[in-house]
Amino acid sequence: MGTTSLKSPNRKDGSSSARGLKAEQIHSEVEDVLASTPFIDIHTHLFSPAFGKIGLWGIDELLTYHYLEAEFFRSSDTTPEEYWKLSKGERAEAIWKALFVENSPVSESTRGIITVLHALGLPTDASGLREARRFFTEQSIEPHIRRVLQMAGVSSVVMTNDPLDPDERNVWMNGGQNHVQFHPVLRLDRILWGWPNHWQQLASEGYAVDESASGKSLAEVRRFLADWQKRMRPLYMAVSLTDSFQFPDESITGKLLSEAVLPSCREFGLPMSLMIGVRRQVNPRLRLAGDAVGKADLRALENLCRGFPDNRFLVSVLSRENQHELAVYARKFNNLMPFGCWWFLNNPSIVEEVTRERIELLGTSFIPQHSDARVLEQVIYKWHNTRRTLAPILANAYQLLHADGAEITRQMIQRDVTRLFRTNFEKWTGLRAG
Ligand code: FIX
Ligand code: ZN
Repeated sequence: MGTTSLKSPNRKDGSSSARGLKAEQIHSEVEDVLASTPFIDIHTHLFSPAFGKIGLWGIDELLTYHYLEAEFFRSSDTTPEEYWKLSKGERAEAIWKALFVENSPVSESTRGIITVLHALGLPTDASGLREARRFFTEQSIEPHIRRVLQMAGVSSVVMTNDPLDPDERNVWMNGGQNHVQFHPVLRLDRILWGWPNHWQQLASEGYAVDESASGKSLAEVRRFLADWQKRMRPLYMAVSLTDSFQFPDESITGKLLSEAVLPSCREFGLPMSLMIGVRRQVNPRLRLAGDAVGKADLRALENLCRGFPDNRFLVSVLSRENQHELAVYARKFNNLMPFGCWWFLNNPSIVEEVTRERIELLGTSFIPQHSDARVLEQVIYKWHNTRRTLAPILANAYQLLHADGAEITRQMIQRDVTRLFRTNFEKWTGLRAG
């Protein structure tokens, strides 16, 4: 059988054929494709304007982000109890003083604020927040959203929507939302692991469920999911699971997942997103900032992917120590789509390690990043950083390919970046994002 020579018309000196790039052109082409391709942000805690005040934006929300609150308590004598007594504005001012005036904002999250202020043309060395606050009060939300997403290079964001959250439920029961740049997701934490505290809410809404999820409960949970699928039109269903998650097991979580939620995902053709590895409230005094991370037993994921071959699993794991096995599992199960460098992993040093091993093991069949943004303007820095971190990693992959004999073209790079940041997700969810 004739051998297919990998040697492109590239000549030894690195020059190239008419279409192929020279080795030294690759990095700038990758940067340009990353900069000019609008991404889909597949997991955020952002909300469209229909949700009113649930949607966070502006400098006081940016500074009181729980990532920054955690860092604040390391650089201030203020105790959490004293901090929580302050107003939102006072908290923001305390964080600005401690992390940006008295110390250098060199952490990923503090530098992110500098990135946002600079991008919006605001001073990054102010002693206080007056000018920034004035800027944001002058913005009206719709054009501000369009401008911020455009600056972030994001065409649309995927929300996290909890049908049992009273404020959110109110919006959905009164017409919901249809903003073209915000896509809903049915988040099921209060059902899947919060059942003991929330089954009665379902019962009060007319679903015949009981504390042990027995009798008609599973059928009624499916009716609940069908009602919300119709009301919300989610792109996927989702749950965050702790590092101790096991499957199968005798828990209510396992029963609801296997006998109600996964069958509903199949019924409606929706992926199930599993975000595994959080250790909740290791320090409750810090409230939302009090969660940490633990290495999970991914046998649970293996059992789910093997046991439910007709379900598609969109998975992010929180522990750095779980990343390599997640990528190996993705090689074994094509109904498993790894995504993102989640939360404590979203730092250049770890993003580089995780993304390189995913490319080496999975090619372009994964989703490199999501922002997890809770405050609108965070997408500016989170995607600025993602593009900056990924450019050398992708360029390196093409430079290796080029050195080993393949022709590299801009068309290839565009196809691959589009797959990584759009098509993999669109194909998995049936989304035709703008
Ligand atoms: O479960 C989740 O969606 C987590 O991302 C959040 O609970 C977490 O607080 C967060 O925002 C991390 O970035
Ligand atoms: Zn999240």
